[in-house]
Amino acid sequence: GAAALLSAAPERAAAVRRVRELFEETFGAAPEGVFSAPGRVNIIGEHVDYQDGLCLPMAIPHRCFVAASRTDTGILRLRSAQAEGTEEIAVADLDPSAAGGWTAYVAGVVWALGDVIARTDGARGAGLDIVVDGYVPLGAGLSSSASLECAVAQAVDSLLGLGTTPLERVQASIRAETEFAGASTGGLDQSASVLCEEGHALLLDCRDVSTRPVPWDLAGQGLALLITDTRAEHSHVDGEYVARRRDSETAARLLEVPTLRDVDAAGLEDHLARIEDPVIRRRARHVITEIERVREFDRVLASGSVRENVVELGALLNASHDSLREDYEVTVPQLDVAVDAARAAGAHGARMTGGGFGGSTIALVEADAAEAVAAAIAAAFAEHGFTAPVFFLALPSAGAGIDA
Ligand code: GAF
Repeated sequence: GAAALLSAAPERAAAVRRVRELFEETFGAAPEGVFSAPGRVNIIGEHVDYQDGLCLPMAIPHRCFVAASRTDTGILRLRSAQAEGTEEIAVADLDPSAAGGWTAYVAGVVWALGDVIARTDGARGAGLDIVVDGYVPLGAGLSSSASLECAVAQAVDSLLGLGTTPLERVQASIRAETEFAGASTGGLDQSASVLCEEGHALLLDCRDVSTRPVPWDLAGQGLALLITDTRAEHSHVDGEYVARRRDSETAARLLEVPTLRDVDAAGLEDHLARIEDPVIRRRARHVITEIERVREFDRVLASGSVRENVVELGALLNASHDSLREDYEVTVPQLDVAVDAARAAGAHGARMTGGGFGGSTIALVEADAAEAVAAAIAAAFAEHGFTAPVFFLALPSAGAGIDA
């Protein structure tokens, strides 16, 4: 039946047991600790984090689990439940230019925390045995890499007694991604994975990484957020992402502001008229209007419940997607078909989430209609000959933490 369409995140206690067992099997002793961090969906505020914008992510129930023990070998011994074999890297030899594969995200975090490790008594010269087990679907635009980095940051902090703040763990995870693994992303994903709180979305100001939890109790209001992993292949993703970033920087330069956050949306048309190139003008319009949509979404949420404002909030989600499709041009047919099918099936609003060029969509739906909307999306995908999508319900979950 339709209920079978919605897949569930694994139970957290069972996942902790599984990663502990794999650790014992690999290293012959129980781990000192188990740590985890979630993937995320961004509710609104897309492709604005690298322009000092505002985002509204929430953590999803799918997490990456890390079982780990400290050693005195100075060596990282790394194993993943999602890969073959055990890899060894000397902490002293960590070097961004040698990075590759999933281990780069782990090694990158240890590398980024190098200064803190060096000045922490008893942490210098330590090694770590680490087993990772991720449940955030890979390549689905749900931040599987951030979940890995942030779980490792939590593990390293705890086991080596570094005493870092959550914000320092966010920064170390961002540096692992951008400087060590070499993906020039904007920080939204790591901020969400560390700082989100259960039952809440997180209003994130990327200018100073200040945050405010925003109540987001859809289930209590008979509503749900349906995630569709479109399974669309990411082709040339990195190049396109970097190109959009560059376009937005060009726009800021032409408007003579440090970032597009500094443009007042009130005089938008006058500002845009100063940009001659129609492509750069559209890119600027997306970023500036998207930041304004986050402000508006937050204002609406502050004025009453999601239920009371569901039409207006849905309209903002729709406007966000349309801007990403028309002005920022980061959607692909699978994202547009999933969004169109969700809207046609009665969703209050729907949009792509994450970086685009494949990945996932979200739809704000009546809880008792989630399965029917999923069925409608699945039918539209079959009609277009697309790979069958995967569906989840996005319950607002907790950020990174210590499990055991
Ligand atoms: C990806 C990036 F990693 C984020 O930094 C952000 O730019 C997002 O795309 C778009 O909002 O997830």
